[in-house]
Amino acid sequence: MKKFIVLGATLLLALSGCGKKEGGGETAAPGGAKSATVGFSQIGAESAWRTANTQSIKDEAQKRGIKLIFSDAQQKQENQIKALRSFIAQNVDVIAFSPVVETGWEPVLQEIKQAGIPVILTDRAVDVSDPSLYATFIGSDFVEEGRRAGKWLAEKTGGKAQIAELVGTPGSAPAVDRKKGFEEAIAKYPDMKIIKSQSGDFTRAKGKEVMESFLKAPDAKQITVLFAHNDDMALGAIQAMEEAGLKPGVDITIVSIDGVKGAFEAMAAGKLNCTVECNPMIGPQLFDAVEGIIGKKDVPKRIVVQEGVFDQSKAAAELPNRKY
Ligand code: GZL
Repeated sequence: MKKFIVLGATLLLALSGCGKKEGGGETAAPGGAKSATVGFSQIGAESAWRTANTQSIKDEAQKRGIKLIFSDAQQKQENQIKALRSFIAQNVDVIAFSPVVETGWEPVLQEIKQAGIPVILTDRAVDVSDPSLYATFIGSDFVEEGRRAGKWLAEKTGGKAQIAELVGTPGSAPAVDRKKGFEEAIAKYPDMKIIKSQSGDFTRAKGKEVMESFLKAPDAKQITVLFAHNDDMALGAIQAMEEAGLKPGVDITIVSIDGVKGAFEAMAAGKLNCTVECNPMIGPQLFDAVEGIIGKKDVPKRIVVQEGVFDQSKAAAELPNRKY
């Protein structure tokens, strides 16, 4: 008899899980968040920031006993789209993802909406015509991060800087918006100019490679500042500067963004001058939003992550407190 009941129950659960969820996912996980399954598509493992972001998400799911199906896209949009479609096929209760670039998401987000599964954006935003395609976006204000880097640099250099720029992944929200905020901040200073700009794709290896090419160019000696869109590219560039016989942080002032441990260690060693914090530890906020959606509570459309600015004067004292 027992076997029959279990089979019956399993069958019922399976049947109730199939097909469209009524009301756009509002009946997701009728047993509450603990019975929920969340599909998460992560960009990749391109930087220390990303590694910390992944750990925060996995740790929080485990802490709350929520089933997480996690997919790593190796920084390829087509892999993310495949993962999102597989989450639909698995009929998960909530889909969350960090979009590698801003555009190209409308079709798959329409498919997810058709399936009645709510979507949470984390870390990076998407550029879509219909904001109802996602429930909320949890992430930093990248324009403000760029502004903070520009403002700090203007104060540090007295408004005089010939800047080499290492740009993040082309078309990604952080690369687009950090550049926008930085250029807005330095626009007030006619003697602050970006004289070189190229993508290092947020990786240490590419950051080193591009900095090597900057230093080999005939006008290399004009560079007085490096602005890197993330610490990993800055740390690669520091290696390139040292291999070229330069003193990073002294011969070339360096400002970057993220606030990873490696940046604090470089600041304490006098090789990096400033990092603007970009907090990756958004696991708690993500699963608060998951529980809110499943519990049919109102979740704000935009949840901004709070963060600060750290230069060499604070590095040694702050290093022991760094969680990522
Ligand atoms: C920012 C995040 C960026 C980091 C990089 O929220 O998307 O991607 O700044 C990471 O380190 O690769």
